[in-house]
Amino acid sequence: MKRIGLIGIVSGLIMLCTIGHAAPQEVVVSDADQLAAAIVQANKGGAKTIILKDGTYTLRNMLWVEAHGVTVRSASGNRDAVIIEGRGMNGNVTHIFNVAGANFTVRDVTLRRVSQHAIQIHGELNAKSPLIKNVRIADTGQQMVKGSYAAGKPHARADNGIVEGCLFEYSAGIGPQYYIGGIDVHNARNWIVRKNTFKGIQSPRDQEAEFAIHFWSDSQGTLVEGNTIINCDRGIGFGMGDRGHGKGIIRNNMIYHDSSGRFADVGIALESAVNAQVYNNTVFQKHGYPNAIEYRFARTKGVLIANNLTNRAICQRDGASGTVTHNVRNAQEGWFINPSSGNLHLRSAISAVVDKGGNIPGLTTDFDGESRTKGQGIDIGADEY
Ligand SMILES: [Ca+2]
Ligand SMILES: [Ca+2]
Repeated sequence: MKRIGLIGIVSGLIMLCTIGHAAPQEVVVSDADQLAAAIVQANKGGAKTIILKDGTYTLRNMLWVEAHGVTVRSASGNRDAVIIEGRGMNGNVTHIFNVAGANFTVRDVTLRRVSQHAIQIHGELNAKSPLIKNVRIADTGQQMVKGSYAAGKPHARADNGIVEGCLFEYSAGIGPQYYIGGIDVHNARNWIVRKNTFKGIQSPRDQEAEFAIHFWSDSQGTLVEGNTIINCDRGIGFGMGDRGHGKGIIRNNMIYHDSSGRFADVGIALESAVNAQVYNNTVFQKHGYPNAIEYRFARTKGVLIANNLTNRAICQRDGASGTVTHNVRNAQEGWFINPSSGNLHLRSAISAVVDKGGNIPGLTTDFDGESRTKGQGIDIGADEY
């Protein structure tokens, strides 16, 4: 017979005391009804961390999250093994997560097949600081992640979001209609969108889709870096028309579009975007749209567009102003390792590119997180060779 020993008995008693006095912090679920019930309990003050076993969770209704600090994640950490889904892009489930609480986290799962948004963060209800990490989002009827606002409540904002290491895609390679996008956020401050991949966010008819990444309606301070965008009608946008954007940085992103796509449009656009910085991005487009980067409208002032590597124009429109320097606009497809998969790393040391960039305060790493200033200086584009 195995002896337990005094330490084992004492620690067992301590554990019993702990269980007796603390509310459960975590709950493990294994089907859609359990998941929906766990969200209801979290909203009532129950366990706020909900852990999903591997499987497919087909919802009857969207999940309304109003408690603060709710976390939903897979037990396995494998986002492809835990799928939370609606009933299709024309189905009756509008969202996976409709979030009114602050500090919501979702990670390590797949979200798909809803008629509107996989995740909506309600800024107008002060839902701040969401974290969306290592999530695959697919096949949504409208924008995949939405940050909403109310025009009459400008101080209620979905600030401080982080979206990192996620995959946004249409499984058919094209969306269901033009009113789609990847991340679409209004009137929010200081989001970070980092190291995500976006594929096939393109419109089938009428007009172009919204951007893969779009911050507008007076959003400020957005950082967009290290993302890969493949075959999306529009890549990254700050502002739209007179619904502008303040400050913010777009850097070290790789944007590729092949020759398909009826509505293929610009790679990076600044519209009414004050003091934005767009540097060290690589944009390679094989479709007919003439501009890789655009800055538009008289409210667009003080912008910096530098060290970008493109094969199309960098175009000033409608009275915008700023500093445009050290960009290379005649990239060739053969310069890159594997463009069709969005891999726009340099294949060899192109002399017009390597060490030809300018120094920019805050630019310390490249797309890969490797140190900049290898060799004699900063390279142009997202990759330091
Ligand atoms: Ca260099
Ligand atoms: Ca590199």
